Amino acid sequence: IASGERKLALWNVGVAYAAFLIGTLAGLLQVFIRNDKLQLPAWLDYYQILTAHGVLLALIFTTFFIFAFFITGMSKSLGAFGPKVLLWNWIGFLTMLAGTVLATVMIISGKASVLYTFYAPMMASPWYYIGLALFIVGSLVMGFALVGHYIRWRKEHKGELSPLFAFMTVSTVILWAIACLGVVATVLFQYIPWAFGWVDTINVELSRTLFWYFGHPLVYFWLLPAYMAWYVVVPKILGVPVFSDSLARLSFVLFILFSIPVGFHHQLMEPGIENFWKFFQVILTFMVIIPSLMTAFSMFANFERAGRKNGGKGLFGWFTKLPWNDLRFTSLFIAMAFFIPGGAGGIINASFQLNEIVHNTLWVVGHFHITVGTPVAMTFMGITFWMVPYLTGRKFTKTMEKLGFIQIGLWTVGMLLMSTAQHVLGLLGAPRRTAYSGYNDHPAALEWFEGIISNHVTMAIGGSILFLSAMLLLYIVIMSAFLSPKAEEAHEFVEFPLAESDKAATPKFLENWLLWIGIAFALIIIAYAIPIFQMIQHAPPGSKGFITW
Ligand code: HAS
Repeated sequence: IASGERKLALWNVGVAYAAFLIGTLAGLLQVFIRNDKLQLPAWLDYYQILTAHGVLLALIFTTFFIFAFFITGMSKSLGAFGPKVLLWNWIGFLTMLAGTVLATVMIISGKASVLYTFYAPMMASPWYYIGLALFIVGSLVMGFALVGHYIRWRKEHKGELSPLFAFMTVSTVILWAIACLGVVATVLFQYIPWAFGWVDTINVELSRTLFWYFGHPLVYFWLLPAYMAWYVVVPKILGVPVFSDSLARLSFVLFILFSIPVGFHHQLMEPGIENFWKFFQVILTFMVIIPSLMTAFSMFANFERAGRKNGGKGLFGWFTKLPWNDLRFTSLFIAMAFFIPGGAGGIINASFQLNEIVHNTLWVVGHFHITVGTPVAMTFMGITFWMVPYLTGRKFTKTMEKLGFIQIGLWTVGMLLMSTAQHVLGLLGAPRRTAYSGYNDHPAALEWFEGIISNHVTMAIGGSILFLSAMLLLYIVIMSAFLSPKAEEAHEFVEFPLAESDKAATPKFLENWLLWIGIAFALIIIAYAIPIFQMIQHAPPGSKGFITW
């Protein structure tokens, strides 16, 4: 990898893990506050910490890490970046960084305790929204710079399908760009004018709708890079080619089509949206489950082919022949295994009536810790183990590998304890987004905390193990980045595991972006045009147009 991309990717990794450090520390504080074992000083409150935790881990850590992965993989699969692509990437990175610093300062100074969903009518300092806007704009600049690199490749390879990694990167950037339209609209036209006091009021329902238009595809912006590793890295480690190039591409295309017109499944309990439109988006949500089931299918196919190749016999004998002692594989396998209950929980959430039981309870917190918090985060850890040494040219020593196993083991145990407790507490009715409360000594409420699993202590033990794991991971990152010995012999260099993908039978139309973007917008218009029109039309009197009501 050329030195320009190397530096750029490493800076992205660095910022990602700095955010990871503060974010996990905030997580640790939180489980103890809910457990009533920690009193915060007057200048710090629960919502400040919860905002820092959500924003720094779910938005900042993920996005910078994703770009580090994209940059490394695009350079590996399409060749070195030209000077313009590099320059625009740096511009995007610095804009994102400026936004991150601004938003973080606002959160830490207590001027933006509005959580990562920043629902109106809670109001933060306008500078927080400006920070978020800079962050989004920076990410789009980086994304488009990578698309620029891809376009140059396609011009030089007329009529050819692009390598799978590049195809998937471009799909994810397209999804991200369409999704960001919602959050950019609400931040620029609603929140910033309102927070500066230029207008007096805000259309709350519209702002939540524009947020979730963005918020759901946001989760696929986190998930798809993890899927990229599952599709292209896992087969390489297993020693088999990609199971099906066209299946992999089709699943990414389906994400572009169905990720966005589904935001109402986060608003099923809100008044102000007709049931018909909620139900319509519930159906589309069930469509977006299909590419994940396709992914699960091809992962099992990879495992079985590899296991049989290694001599596995009988119906399940191949399972024992997988490379369990390879940290890169095992971390990704555990990540996938967590996504089975994670995905099942998502299907429950999306099932309209069932949403009444789980909405705004700790169940939802449990759900996102076994989706973004493990399948995605542990895949990123699995990528870190080889990507950082690949970028720095340092060795990944046997000791680091052993520590890596301990680290993912701790994460697994910690997350099992914490997320199971969260799911159960949620089903019993414990609300989310609240600090510990004695619930006025209400006996029914206090019973929630008595079970072995449905216990805030279990949650706190899980949270502490997770924090330990996070610190171990940071140690491994620092070793791989600065301290481990430089690789000298050819076999000491860590490789980028990128599997062969046979494109011979892949239909060319899968790479017809205009077609997919066109259908995506048609679905968005069908799912959103009328309900948004109604939100504007039914706004209270005194309406002043699109911006404020
Ligand atoms: Fe979700 C709320 C529905 C997936 C993240 N979700 C959230 C929130 C977050 C989040 C952060 O319908 C909270 C937002 C907030 O703050 O309010 N979610 C879904 C559905 C899916 C789904 C239908 N969510 C995700 C992913 C996330 C994520 C992915 C992050 C990355 N979610 C909801 C709903 C809500 C919600 C409602 C709102 C709840 C409320 O009321 O507030 C689907 O995409 C899931 C499909 C996935 C599958 C699983 C496929 C399995 C695979 C693994 C194969 C394993 C192998 C290993 C091969 C069908 C691919 C084998 C191993 C062995 C051991 C055998």
